[in-house]
Amino acid sequence: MKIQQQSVIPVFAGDLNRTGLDKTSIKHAFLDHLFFLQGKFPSIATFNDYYMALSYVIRDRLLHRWINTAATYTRQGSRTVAYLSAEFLMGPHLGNNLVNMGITSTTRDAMKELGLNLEEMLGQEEEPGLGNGGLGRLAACYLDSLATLEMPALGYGIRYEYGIFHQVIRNGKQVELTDKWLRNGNPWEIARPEWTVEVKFGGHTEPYTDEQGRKRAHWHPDRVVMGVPYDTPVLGYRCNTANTLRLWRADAPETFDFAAFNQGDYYRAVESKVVSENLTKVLYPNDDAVQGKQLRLEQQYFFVSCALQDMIRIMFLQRLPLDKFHEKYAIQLNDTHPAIAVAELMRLLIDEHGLGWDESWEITERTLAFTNHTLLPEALECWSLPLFKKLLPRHLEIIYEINARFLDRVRIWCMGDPDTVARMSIIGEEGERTVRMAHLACVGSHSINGVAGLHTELLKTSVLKDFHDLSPAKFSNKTNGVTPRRWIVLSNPRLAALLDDTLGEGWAKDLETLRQLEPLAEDAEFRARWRDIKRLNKLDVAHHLRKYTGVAADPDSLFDVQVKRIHEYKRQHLNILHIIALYNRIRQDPDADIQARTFIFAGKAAPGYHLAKLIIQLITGVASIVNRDPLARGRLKIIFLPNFNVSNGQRIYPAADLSEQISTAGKEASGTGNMKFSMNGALTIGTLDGANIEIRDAVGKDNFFLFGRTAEEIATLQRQPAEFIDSNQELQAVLQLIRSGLFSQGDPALFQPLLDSLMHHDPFYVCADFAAYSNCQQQVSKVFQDKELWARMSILNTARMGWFSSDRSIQQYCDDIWKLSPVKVQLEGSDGIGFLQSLQ
Ligand code: F58
Repeated sequence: MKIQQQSVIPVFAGDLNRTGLDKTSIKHAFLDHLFFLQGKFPSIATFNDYYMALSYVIRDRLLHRWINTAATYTRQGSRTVAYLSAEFLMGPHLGNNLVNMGITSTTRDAMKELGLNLEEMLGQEEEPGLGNGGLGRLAACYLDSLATLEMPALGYGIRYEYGIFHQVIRNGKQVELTDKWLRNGNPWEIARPEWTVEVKFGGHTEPYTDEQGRKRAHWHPDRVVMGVPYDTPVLGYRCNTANTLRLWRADAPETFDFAAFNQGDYYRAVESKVVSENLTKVLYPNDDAVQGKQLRLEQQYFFVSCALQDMIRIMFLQRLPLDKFHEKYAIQLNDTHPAIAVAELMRLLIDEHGLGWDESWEITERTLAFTNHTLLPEALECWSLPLFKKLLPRHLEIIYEINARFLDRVRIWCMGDPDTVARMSIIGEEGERTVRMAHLACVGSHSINGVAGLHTELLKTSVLKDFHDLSPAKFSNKTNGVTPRRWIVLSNPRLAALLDDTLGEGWAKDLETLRQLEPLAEDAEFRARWRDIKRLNKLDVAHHLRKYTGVAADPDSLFDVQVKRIHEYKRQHLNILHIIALYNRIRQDPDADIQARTFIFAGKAAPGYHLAKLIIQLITGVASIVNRDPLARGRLKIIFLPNFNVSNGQRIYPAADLSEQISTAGKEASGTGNMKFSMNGALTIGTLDGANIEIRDAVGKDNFFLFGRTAEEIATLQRQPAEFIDSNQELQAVLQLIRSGLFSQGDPALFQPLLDSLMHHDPFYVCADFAAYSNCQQQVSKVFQDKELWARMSILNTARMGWFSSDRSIQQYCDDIWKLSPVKVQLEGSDGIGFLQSLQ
């Protein structure tokens, strides 16, 4: 596509009222969009039409900032970080953009004058669920912080047509429905077909010697797929920076299978189009064990190649020479999913742009940095070598060469010890030969980081020990953070208003300011206001729970919440075993003194993870018995809210009293939900795992309910589950109740696999930690009865969570890894139009 370079067309028609931020302009623009863009007027418009019209109104108001940001970076050739991630779990855009622009209440008033309710309109947005959980959501928080800190950044990922499945519960079981998030259109993205790139797959390579006598290779692919970019603006909080999230959709080449088409085989030709488009059709819904599926490797290579080609295009546009690639860009690999970037950047530099090996290697290593998010061995990506070779023959050659050179170094370092060499090789030789993506990422990066203190230490001493011993200076820790804009300002407006009132505006950009709340923990009046807010938030969520599950929750009961992906290591079953124990206490002694609690669960299980799905069934099975038992009425309620996603998170975190962070120590890399809860004043019951450790250090050990064995104790524990069961009558009774069929409509076989796992292997030490958990919960109940004490602890949690803002994490990445500084975006003249005109 031809782009007009020099133009006499003005940048802008000059009607700046079109993007005014006052109530009248917003109202006017809203009706304008409804009429001209959607062809609707109020008496025939649907609710979605209203949502779309308002979104376009807000997008219009972003565009100045967005275009000026891009123009500023282009003019200055700014150093930029490219965050490569197979997942971006952005959550709904409309509310967040209103917050960041500072026009929520004006917009609410404007809509009200038109007889519309802003909150209802926000609820209309189909959230883009382009991620599984923590990793994808972290990427979204980091984009928000990058824009807020005015850092030049690009997010690169995949525009899945279907995001994470929609979860419904039928007969107590999880059922997966497709997530058709694009069905009503997506007002936040702009397609950029003019920047389409080609991505090659398969075929074979052919060696040749170039004019300078250098050995080179031609890649003859047997398939080409087009990558079409879709851009979404990412606006910073109360600043002019609007960075870009660029997601790629796979498309068939224009001349799709012409041979077939010319022979009149129209269906075969169309079929090839379908195959190409399949590439970005659906997000893999696994958050644990990786699936070695060819399509997944295709997705990874596809978006990485698109991103790197796009970055090179931008350099050429800015007239920068390619040997400065590492000066122009820092690339962060969000786990190993984009690790093929090591080989692809080498291929682009050498094969496509004629650079030499050594120079290309230096550029690659200086550009790339790698974040690891897990220690679970089943989550480490290893691709079958034959599959890899079939799909990416040229990359395999490059990887062999990288590996040969790397292992030469290793051999000298370890004095030729064959075990060390075999352990460190990028190619795994035990059993089926594989390409180990974590090794590739480590070898090709100048920086390797974990996502919490304990996690980084364990990386250095276990999974990546050899790499740490070889290059200790490459390793650092970057504890995760979350954005207070979405996770306080947007999700907890009552708390945000109190903070504005107490601290003045500005805390959301400088979260350490929250520390000024500390003395107010001793102020009875402030504590009363604090409690009122929590109660209103609980009422809101109770209303939502009632509407979507039919179960009523008493806002005066303790809201005890565990929301996250369902996984054995996260131990939702430890929680439900304890609930059964409480229930059994009531049944054994109807007068037992038990703190009234509402247990709230939410989370998706990977569709093929049978035990996780069984845990959901156990939760709903226990709920259906306990919630109907008159003896438990007013004391225990259990609610499983289906389809946990960003929107539901926004409702739930602010309403929690107690946050369950009870993973087996050493298994949860960091956790980020733990931070969202605590910032919103929930107290944590948790193990010494992931970022819990740092949260406890920050809020103070008196304000955190700690239980369970440490990672070290777990690693050396020799005892069998039977020993813990035999010595604990309450646990025995609980297991017996499950075995009886009480929670499975009389079917004693249903939960047998779960019982077998717990009683015979207990791989996640549920039985080993049960007694400690149960005792700790008793302590929680006791403290909750002292309303003043609980409020004090809650205030101190919020006050001391400033460090967990993703702004702090991102500042550390910028300083230590990316060497990135802020670039101010000016909206000169009439909102930046003058500046843009000057570029013409
Ligand atoms: C999560 N990983 C960690 N992976 O489990 C969590 O502790 C951490 O806080 C978070 O990353 C952010 O660092 C995670 O979410 C995935 O979802 C992958 C998706 C693709 C397949 C492998 C797991």
